[in-house]
Amino acid sequence: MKRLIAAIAGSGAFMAGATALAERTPGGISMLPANSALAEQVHFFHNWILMPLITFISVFVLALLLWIAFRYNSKANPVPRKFSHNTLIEIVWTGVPILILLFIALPSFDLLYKEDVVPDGKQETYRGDGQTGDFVFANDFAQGRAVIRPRHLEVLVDDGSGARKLKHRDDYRLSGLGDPEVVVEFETPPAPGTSIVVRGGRSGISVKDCALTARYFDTCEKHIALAPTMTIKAVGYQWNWQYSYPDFGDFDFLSNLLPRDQTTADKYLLEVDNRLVVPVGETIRIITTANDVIHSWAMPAFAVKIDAVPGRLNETWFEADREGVYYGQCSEICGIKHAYMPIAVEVVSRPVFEAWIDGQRALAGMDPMFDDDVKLASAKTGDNGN
Ligand SMILES: [Cu+2]
Repeated sequence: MKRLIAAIAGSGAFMAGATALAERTPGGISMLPANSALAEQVHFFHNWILMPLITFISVFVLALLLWIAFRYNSKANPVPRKFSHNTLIEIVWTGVPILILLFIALPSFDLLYKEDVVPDGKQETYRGDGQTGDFVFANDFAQGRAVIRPRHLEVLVDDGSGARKLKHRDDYRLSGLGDPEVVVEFETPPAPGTSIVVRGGRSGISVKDCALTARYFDTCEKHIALAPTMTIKAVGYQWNWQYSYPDFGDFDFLSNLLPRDQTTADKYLLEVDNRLVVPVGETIRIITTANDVIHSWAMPAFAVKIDAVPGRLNETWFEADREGVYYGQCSEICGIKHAYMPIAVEVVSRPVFEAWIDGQRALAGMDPMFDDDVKLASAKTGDNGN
């Protein structure tokens, strides 16, 4: 029974059924922890906008029903009045729902837009020499995406004691916003050896540690999501996923459900033989299609769900905050083995990712791309490979 309740609760949660195992709790009813800033925003929208509204509306309607049932039944109210219209209440019950829908629509359009539009942010690193105080950032974005406001730029400095985010006006000034070149101006030139990192673009995603209200009302700090460092293609088949890495030699592999006897009870129906592997903290573009019927590539920890439609190429993106293994499932009823084509994403550090890429390239008969057997050996065996 307990399991049944958990299952029902789980399937009601956002993007049913998928999990990072370590973060699942037996009997838990909430959503799994987010592993991207965008997923955080999605959770916030659900937990603090939708749920309170739904709860209020349900309780209010229930109260009205009870009131009518008790106050106006034939015993309590033997002689009913015969009017049939009340203009004021009709205006209210048309107008209020419209306002509620508008209130929901605005933040959800914002989220849909961010999910749909792959970020195009750009990062430049400069070195301070103690004399230059002006740093030129090329504003060469596609039309309509140029940097025109201070919030489209983030400036960080690192003088060796860790990166620190600077404040516009207090720490630096900007000139040329909207022009082909934007200049970041420091009053005192940064000391020699200081690294100055400028991130620019319109793909602002609120940072995770922002206060809840601030995050919603858009007053909190954002971080500018950078353009994808790679594209991964996911093709749905009846019933498995095929992944390919066009940026790394276009090798591909199939990802199949691990049979019950090859995995543990809690991972059965989630674990696969070949996981998708991605580096942490990088923007990954996912393009997806299907070979036979419609499938859907869904990964709740990243708030990603995108239909894989035969003859059509859909696109979305994510940026994972933490390393680990995250699970999702095909989320479009696609036939008899729909429940048997899970999705597992392994988020790893850059060096491990590069070693994995070279390993996959070797399997496909290609030369290594990241040059060193050192990295490969150390990632695989733990020794330094000499
Ligand atoms: Cu499917």
